[in-house]
Amino acid sequence: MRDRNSGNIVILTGAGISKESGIETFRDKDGLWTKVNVEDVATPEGFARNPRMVLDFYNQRRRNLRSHNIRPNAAHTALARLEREWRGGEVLLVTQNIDNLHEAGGSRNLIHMHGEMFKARCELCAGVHLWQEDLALESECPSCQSSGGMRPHVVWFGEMPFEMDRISDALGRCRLFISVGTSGNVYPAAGFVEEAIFRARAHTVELNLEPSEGATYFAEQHYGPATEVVPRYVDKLLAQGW
Ligand code: BJW
Repeated sequence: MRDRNSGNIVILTGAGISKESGIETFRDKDGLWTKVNVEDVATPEGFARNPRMVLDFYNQRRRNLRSHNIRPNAAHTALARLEREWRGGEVLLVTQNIDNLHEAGGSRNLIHMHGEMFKARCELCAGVHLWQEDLALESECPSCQSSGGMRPHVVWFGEMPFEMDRISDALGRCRLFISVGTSGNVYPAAGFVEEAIFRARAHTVELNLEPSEGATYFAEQHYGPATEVVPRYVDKLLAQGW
């Protein structure tokens, strides 16, 4: 019999956890991909064709995120509480989101596998910099002082997500894998649940508004808004284990 109060936890989050903070998801009926063509704004080829349009797409989203109305919600803070209070092992939070709401909510052991809205990268020297303002074609790299190479520090289709070795190692050692607010459409993140099952024999839990593409892989599911299901699940986990 496995001890249900101990073991490492890996949590994967997606756009659904930030929806109730006022940030759009991608594939819901009012999501970003219904308004813009994903090939144009989220691929290196789209950026090469029309960099100004892509920079503008991210500038608008960065400005929105800077607005004072966008704050972490009860789901973000519940996951931060889990990290602080879980005594059974390590809690690693892997987010596909580029917003900063997990860190604002108090999470510390966090990987932004698809990058960060408030960072920019120079394609000429590879320097990564904190970036709050709009990016322009003329923006100068603070490291190499060149213009023309700055881009959002995000992962587009066809690019390698960040920190895959660290994520893979954690998946191979976890007892519990929790997926929150992701549709399960985008790989490699969509394959993490299978890795956790087949490599670590982990217990798997889906917390989402509705069943995701990979819902049948999860041993346990709770459906509803993240601000309701995540705090409830974290309370139960801390009180009784998984
Ligand atoms: C709520 C809620 C509420 C709503 N409460 N829930 C063929 C087969 C397999 C793979 C491929 C393939 N062809 C190409 C690929 C690879 C490709 C891929 O997966 N394509 C698929 C579309 C098929 N992947 C890649 O290219 C990735 N790189 C890669 O694979 O490198 C090679 C590699 C090989 C081996 C190992 C490792 C690597 C890169 C993917 C980059 C994704 N980039 C984006 C945009 C950049 C960031 C940004 O601009 O913000 O990342 S796309 C977009 O989708 C964004 C997201 O992070 C990502 C995932 O979306 P997410 O978070 O799941 O959001 P939604 O909108 O889809 O879902 C929201 C969910 O929330 C829904 O379920 C709602 O129900 C729910 N929800 N309200 C709770 N209130």
